[in-house]
Amino acid sequence: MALDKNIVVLLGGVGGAKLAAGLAQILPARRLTFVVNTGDDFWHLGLKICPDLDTVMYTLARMVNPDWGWGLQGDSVVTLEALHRFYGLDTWFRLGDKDLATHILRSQLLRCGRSLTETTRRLSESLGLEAALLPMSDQEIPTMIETVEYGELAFQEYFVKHRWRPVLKSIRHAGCERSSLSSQVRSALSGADIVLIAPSNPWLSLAPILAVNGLRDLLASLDVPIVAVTPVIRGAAVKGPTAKIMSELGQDVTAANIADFYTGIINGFVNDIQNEPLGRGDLRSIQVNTLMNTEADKRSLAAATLNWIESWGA
Ligand code: FO1
Repeated sequence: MALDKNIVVLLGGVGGAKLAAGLAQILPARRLTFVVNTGDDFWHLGLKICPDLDTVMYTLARMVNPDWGWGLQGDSVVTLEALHRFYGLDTWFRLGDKDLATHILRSQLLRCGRSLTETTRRLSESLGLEAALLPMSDQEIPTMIETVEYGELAFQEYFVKHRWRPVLKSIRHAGCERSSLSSQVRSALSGADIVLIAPSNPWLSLAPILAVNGLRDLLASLDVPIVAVTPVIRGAAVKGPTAKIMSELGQDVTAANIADFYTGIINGFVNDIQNEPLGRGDLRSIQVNTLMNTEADKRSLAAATLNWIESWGA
């Protein structure tokens, strides 16, 4: 097992957090760095909300709500309901009472001039995390979704308010051309022995990370395994809108099309045992169970992926 390797994982929220939990079960935390999508972030009710960072943080801290995969276990929404009483304030985005503490503190630190990277470090260390949790960038790069029905929507309006029902036409990463990699992301990737791309939604969760100025070039300069895990099993996504988006973009919902999405970036692909083989001579691939329903599943997928990558050198 890759106990002495530095592993950097690029990931979004719920699906990515499951692989993160599997890796955290088998590897020393100091070897793990998670670079998380912040395209979903937004300011709401005066607070900075970073859903994917919080999902990964709460998952690794074993505090996540197991039914939703995000938010805090056993949380309530008394404050949100009290806010709604005033003048029918929007409550489509369910912010739990305990979860609010995270957003209040983060917003306070940001307003005091701390970077999102520093803020995330303080929050995650306070919750006992030893692995490094890094936002993809310190600049805001909000994901904007062009839809048939409503024109352009901010990410959470598309995802939560409209429950990803609108037909997606295209995606924009606002301000990505002015963005830059943080020194922490740059040095984590430069020192990586293995880079993993979690089974998160490629279009909604990974594309924003890949849109950060300099990230693709940095990945291209690395001479290490860069391996993606399929989020698609037998023509469907485990959770969320991946399959719907692929159809709307005119693509068949196959692992081969997921692998194609990462062309020029990855040199290995973890396919699901239930999928068709990729049939690509130019890309190493393995077929294993990628469905992560239990803690044992998460651990097995992490171990199978790392053992397979280690075998490349043999
Ligand atoms: N997802 C929902 O479907 N409905 C919500 O009301 C909601 C609230 C929420 C609050 C805090 C948080 O960290 C995440 C939250 N999410 C909610 C999840 C989130 O919108 C998405 O899962 C991600 O942005 C997509 O990765």
